[in-house]
Amino acid sequence: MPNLLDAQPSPLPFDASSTALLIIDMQRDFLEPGGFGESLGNDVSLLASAVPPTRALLDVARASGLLVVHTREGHRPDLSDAPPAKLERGEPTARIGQPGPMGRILIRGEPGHDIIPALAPQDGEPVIDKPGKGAFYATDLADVLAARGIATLLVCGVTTEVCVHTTVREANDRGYRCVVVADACASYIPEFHAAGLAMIKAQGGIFGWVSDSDSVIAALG
Ligand code: TIU
Repeated sequence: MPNLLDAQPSPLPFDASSTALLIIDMQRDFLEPGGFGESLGNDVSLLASAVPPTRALLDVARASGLLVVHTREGHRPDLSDAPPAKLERGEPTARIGQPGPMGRILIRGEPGHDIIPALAPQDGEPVIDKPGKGAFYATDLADVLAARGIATLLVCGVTTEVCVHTTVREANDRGYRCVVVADACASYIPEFHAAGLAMIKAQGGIFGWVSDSDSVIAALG
């Protein structure tokens, strides 16, 4: 275990060869006006703080040879993978599948579904399209991670208490050591961001560890 990460509730030894950077849903639909996030009544500018730290993580992960995995939340154009209980929520004119300034809201293949240009995936980096909040539900993420022998996940993205949290809870039950990189996550509801991070590391790290981008960069440097 050549690397040691400064994290809470305790320092975490990790091996870069069995560690992946998992970037959750840094999509135009959540970070830019006119997408799904705004349709839910949110101020999407609150997520911008996560972009520079995530970019810094992406650079160090690529330079260190870590597996980088991107996820995107979204649905098939025919909505066959979207449960009615998810579709029927929100303003009727701004629901999933309705037209918006970035194309149909939260639909695969539409401009709003893309990852923001600043964090665009490179060739060879898996992109996991997921219909739910968790990245393991109805996806092949577990197979992608198993094929590379991944044991530790550095998790960032949006939003902290929704898709990041659901994914970390799923990953924790599957046996991964999960580190949530605090400044590379964000929420539309700042107090939920803070509470979400606190929940991860409470009770001796009940779901995993919390660290920050500078510490990850120092550990990999
Ligand atoms: N609404 C909200 O905070 N989040 C989501 O709907 N999806 C993700 O977190 N990606």
